[in-house]
Amino acid sequence: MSSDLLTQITTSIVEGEPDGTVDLTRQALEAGLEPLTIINQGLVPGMNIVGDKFQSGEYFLPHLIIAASGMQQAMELLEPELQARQEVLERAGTLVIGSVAGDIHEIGKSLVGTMMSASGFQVYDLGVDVQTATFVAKVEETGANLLGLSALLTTTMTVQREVIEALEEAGIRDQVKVIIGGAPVNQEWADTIGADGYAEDAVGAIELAKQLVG
Ligand code: B1M
Repeated sequence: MSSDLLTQITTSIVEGEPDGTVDLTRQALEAGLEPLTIINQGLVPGMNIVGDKFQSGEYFLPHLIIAASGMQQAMELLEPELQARQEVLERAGTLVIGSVAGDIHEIGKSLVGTMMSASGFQVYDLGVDVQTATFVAKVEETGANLLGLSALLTTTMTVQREVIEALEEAGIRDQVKVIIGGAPVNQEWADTIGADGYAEDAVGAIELAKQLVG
């Protein structure tokens, strides 16, 4: 029954039925499924299939947009539930996060921000297509000890390096730990650009942040 619902959520994303996605997500919550299970085993597999179909030429940009709309509407239901389930700990640190300049992918970055907030971090989410200078200015203004840079494109992952260089030029690199993430990014890239860590997903980002500043 529960796994049927998760499969149906995946199918609704792939078939571009945002209303169905929201309805099924609500049903899954009512059936007692954990929000993270719904995200990781229902919604994300659907987004991955849509991405693969886009890459193979079977789907086009409107398919990506409709799928993202379904996931975002479902996330509006899930985010309060995620917040409610996390035990809020003593303020663990302050995180500035955003998708780097040129990158408008929002969903994964927002999920990381929400989960970090629910885990006790003060979070400043700057949104998408965030200019490098804006990241530097926000870190200076807030005194954040963590900076999260999301990049979903091979063409924008290089901007993560630019932000780290800009922190060095501003003389504040030592004050802030830089975490990077996003589909094309890995630990090797983090090492190459001098980031303090890489996380594969939102749960990994929380663990990493706690290791770095906990
Ligand atoms: Co785009 N897109 N897209 N897209 N899109 C990808 C990323 C792509 C892999 C699809 C494909 O070809 N298979 C491909 C990138 C190829 C590459 O460069 N390697 C691609 C492309 C090519 C493009 C365009 C160039 C298409 C075009 O215009 N021709 C264009 C670029 C726009 C731009 O940014 N300038 C584009 C546009 C879009 C939409 C706007 C239509 C839409 C985004 C809508 C929105 O966000 N509001 C979109 C979507 C939806 C996708 C896919 C299908 C799904 C992304 C998603 O939301 N996943 C994606 C294919 C895929 O990922 N399989 C694709 C769900 C989300 C929960 O996962 O974002 O990976 P994700 O986040 C994860 C982890 O990566 C990690 O944790 C998150 C939670 O687990 N993570 C972090 C992310 N950030 C982190 C930060 C951290 C730590 C972990 O610390 C700070």
